[in-house]
Amino acid sequence: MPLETPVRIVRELAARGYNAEQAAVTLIASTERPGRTLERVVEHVDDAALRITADDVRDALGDARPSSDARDAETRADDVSTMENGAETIEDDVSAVGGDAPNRGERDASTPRRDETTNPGRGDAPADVGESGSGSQDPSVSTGDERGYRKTEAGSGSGNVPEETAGAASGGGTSPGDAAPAASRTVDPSLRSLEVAGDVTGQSTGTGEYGDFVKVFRDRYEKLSKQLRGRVNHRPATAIQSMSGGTDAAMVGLVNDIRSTKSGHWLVELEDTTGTFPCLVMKDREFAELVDELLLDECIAVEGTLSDDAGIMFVDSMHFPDVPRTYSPNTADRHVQAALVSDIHVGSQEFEADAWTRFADWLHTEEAERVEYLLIAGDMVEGVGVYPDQDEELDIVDIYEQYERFSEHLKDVPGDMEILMIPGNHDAVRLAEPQPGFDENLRDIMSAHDARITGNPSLVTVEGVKVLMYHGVSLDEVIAELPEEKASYDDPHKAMYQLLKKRHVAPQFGGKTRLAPEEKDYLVMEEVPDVFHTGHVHKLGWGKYHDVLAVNSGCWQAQTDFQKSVNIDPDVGYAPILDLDTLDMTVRKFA
Ligand code: D5M
Ligand code: FE
Ligand code: ZN
Repeated sequence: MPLETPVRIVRELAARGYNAEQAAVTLIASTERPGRTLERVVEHVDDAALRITADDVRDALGDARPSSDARDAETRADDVSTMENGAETIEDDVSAVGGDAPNRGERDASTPRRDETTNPGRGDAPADVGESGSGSQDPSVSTGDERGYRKTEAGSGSGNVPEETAGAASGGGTSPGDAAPAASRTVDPSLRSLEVAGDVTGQSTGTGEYGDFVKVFRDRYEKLSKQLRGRVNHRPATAIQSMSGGTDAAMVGLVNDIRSTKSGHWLVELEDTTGTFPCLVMKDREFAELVDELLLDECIAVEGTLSDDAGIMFVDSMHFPDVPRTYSPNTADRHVQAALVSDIHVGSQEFEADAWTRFADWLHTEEAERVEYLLIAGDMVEGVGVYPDQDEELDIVDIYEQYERFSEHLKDVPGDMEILMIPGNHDAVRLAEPQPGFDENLRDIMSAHDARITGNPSLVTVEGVKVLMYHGVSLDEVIAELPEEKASYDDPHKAMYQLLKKRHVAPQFGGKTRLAPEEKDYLVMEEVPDVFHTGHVHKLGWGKYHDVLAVNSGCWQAQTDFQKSVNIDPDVGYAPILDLDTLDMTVRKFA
């Protein structure tokens, strides 16, 4: 069923150089032939006009149309073709969700309610990493089943209109569907707060020299050993080296080497700021499987007994910086929501523009009224030269044009939303992590909505809720190195649990994830986040680890040739919607 959305009207007007009052858009949308009305209005208004008002529309219509004819919006199907793309109804697509994500549960798509939230967990208690509460509830995925949009807000900031006249944050109007008073985004920006910490933007001092590596490792050790010191009675490596055989000892160190011995035990060499010490994990100890989880350069603590010759420690227990089991997450003081998305990949032939438009349209509906934040975890655009042969699948070959197009898509979301974005590996910033936020040039291009632009990673506190945003390149590594049940593409949130346990977003230096040494280790999770949001692997998955919500938010790019060749089946067009007051989450599908 075709349906003109206000967004499309706003876009059409913007393309002709006009901004519009919300009530004007509503009026146009409520006429029998919105496309024709729009043309008539444009012909009618003064050439010098920048902003179309409701009066302009009434004048153009000669006020002949009684307001009640908004009733027939449902049956309008005629001149849609004059509107860009002709709008489509969003399909009930629950079966598709159930199909490719059998564990995620389903719910009746015909009755999605915005307060119908779900506890995260995808039905799997993350037993492997020790779990408190959560996890076992039925998570649900709802569809973006939004027939008959009610919301008629002027999309704001569209096109080339002056900032100050950009669409209002709220306002009345009539619903095209039923002539009832339109739902409006009655947001109050003064209630909002959004602070950023841990952002490398503007702070990068690294030159890649040896000294930088020493500094960054020292800082990592400092920060992570602090989490472990209280739990073991540790000694520096040099002190342990001079202890006598048979004594108990404990050490906190970065994993320098992991080797298996001839008899199948594990030799883990730990390094602290004074030196290294070899620690032996016997294969028959119950914690031996923890060695499977270890990544080089992560920080752990061990307790054990020194061998008779004091040359090695027999490990009795192993500890990770971890999230305390008693961790109690922060929540917002009011009912407000954030949409968590990532990996939009504008500029790729596989970018799913229609899905994005449906999402943006939905954000204008009453149901989405409380979605006041949009947090984007990287890969805004497809980029250029990111992977071999990538150019064969580019829709836009110029990187700046890609950002310009992305900016256009960003304008589709309500102008009153608070947007924050970090870069990913496809974005035009340095590849090595921590990645600084976009430069001035790109910021200018993406100036719509005055989005907050920060580095990858960033700890973003949204109305009290600490959201750690990280693009997620290290997830590939965690998934490659750890056993399937601890981290896999099908359960990307489990790989995230591992990062939470290590309290570091990308532990391993010299592996696949490119890291830049800085004075500080920006990749350490000094504070426990309440929500950990990543993307990159293009798979949807979420769950709670010690009450921290881990969300990997899927993507807006259909399967690429490369992904086909390696059997990556991306989860496209999902928008996890997080209640900041309860940390419950609902996932909506728009593809
Ligand atoms: O990567 C999306 C996912 O696909 C991520 O898990 C990496 C993987 N990927 C995609 N293309 C390639 C190539 N060419 N080589 C290796 N891995 C790849 P994203 O970076 O977000 O496109
Ligand atoms: Fe991506
Ligand atoms: Zn990526």
